[in-house]
Amino acid sequence: MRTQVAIVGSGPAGLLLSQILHQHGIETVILEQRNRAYIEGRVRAGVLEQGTVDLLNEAGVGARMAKQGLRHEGFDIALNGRRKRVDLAGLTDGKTVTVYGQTEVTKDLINARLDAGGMVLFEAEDVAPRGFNGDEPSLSFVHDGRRRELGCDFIAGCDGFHGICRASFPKGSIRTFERVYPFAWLGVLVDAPPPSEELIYCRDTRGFALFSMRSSTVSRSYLQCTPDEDLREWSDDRVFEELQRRLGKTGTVNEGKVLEKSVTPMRSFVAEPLRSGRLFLAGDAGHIVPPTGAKGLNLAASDVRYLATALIAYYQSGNESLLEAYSATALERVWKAQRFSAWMTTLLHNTGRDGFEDRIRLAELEYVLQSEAALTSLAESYVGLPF
Ligand code: RFL
Ligand code: PHB
Repeated sequence: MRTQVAIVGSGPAGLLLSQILHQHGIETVILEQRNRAYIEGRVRAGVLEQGTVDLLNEAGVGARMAKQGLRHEGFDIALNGRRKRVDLAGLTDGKTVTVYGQTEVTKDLINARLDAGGMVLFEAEDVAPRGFNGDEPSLSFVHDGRRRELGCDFIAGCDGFHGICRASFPKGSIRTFERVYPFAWLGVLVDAPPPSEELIYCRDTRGFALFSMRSSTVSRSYLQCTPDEDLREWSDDRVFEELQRRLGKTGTVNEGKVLEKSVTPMRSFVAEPLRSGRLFLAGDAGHIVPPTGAKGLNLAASDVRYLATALIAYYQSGNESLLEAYSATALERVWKAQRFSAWMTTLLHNTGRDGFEDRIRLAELEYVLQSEAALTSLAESYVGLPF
């Protein structure tokens, strides 16, 4: 088997790259270790920057998002029972974000790829990138019980944080930067309307909480918890009670059937460079942000924009300069989003220690909520920095 660009991973990064390259006549094959139902059911991100929405539209997968996505012009920050609106549109010359679940983005992309005859091999096991530091890169893998080989010009490692591509870089050729936070998020998807039409990020003495949604009738909420939190200790009743406590008197948490419940650890991570020979990393394979800034999926999309542009230029003119520049170009935007995500995370969470650092963070949040200049800076990063 042979293709032009072999892609590992059918998350948003791999699927979107495949779709954009297809539009430009470049052939791809995606190898994915999980099955299709698992990929489409994985509840994760919900907030898309305008740049991500634009890219999905250009890729021809925006029709359902245009109908079902919710355009948000602002969100609230609540601090111990007081709520302040961050007027995203007003602070950024009309920029907004769109609430549309990652599950839906993924379904739209998978449908588009398969409808166009694209090759997505689910349940590909034991994928191993080979020869990418020479002229004959390939992926070795097992499918339907048979070992196979996929030859290619380039490999795109879109296989997430635990993937095989970053782990395959030659020893010593990669540097990593990391911060692990002493807390995690317990997330619930609930068949009941959210407390407000816009998102509410809450900092409370009991810990952070976030009230988001997937539609006007399905809410998605998160509670700060410990990284080793035991889900069995969180009955649905206890989750609703705790969400209400952290929201306080400023709103009402609606109870309903709990459709999903999970714990997400929080980490900031960057690998440099995002390239080894003919292997390129994009999305979570190269970097992770804590979800507080809603940047993970958006960074995956921005990496793909840069990588697709570079590959298209190469196939149209043989010019490798954009491929050479890919890692540095993508990382510049990644680091700015890292800064914002780490800042939002420390600003809004409690360490529970009530020491000097906590008091400074609290003072900083009070300041941000009272300062137009600080809110403008927050809004600018939240809606997405320019390309
Ligand atoms: P993915 O989605 O992890 O996809 C990687 C795919 O690669 C496959 N894979 C392999 N396939 C073959 N062989 C192997 N050896 C393989 N190893 C892995 C995996 O099965 C998988 O299908 O990475 P990608 O495409 O880079 O996309 C990144 C996003 O998924 C991620 O950044 C976001 O979900 C982060 N995130 C958020 N991002 C936002 O922009 N806005 C948000 O509001 C937001 N909220 C969130 C989030 C992530 C969360 N969790 C659960 C981590 C909220 C949460 C709770
Ligand atoms: C979500 O809706 O899942 C969501 C929204 C905002 C975030 C993180 C997650 O910052």
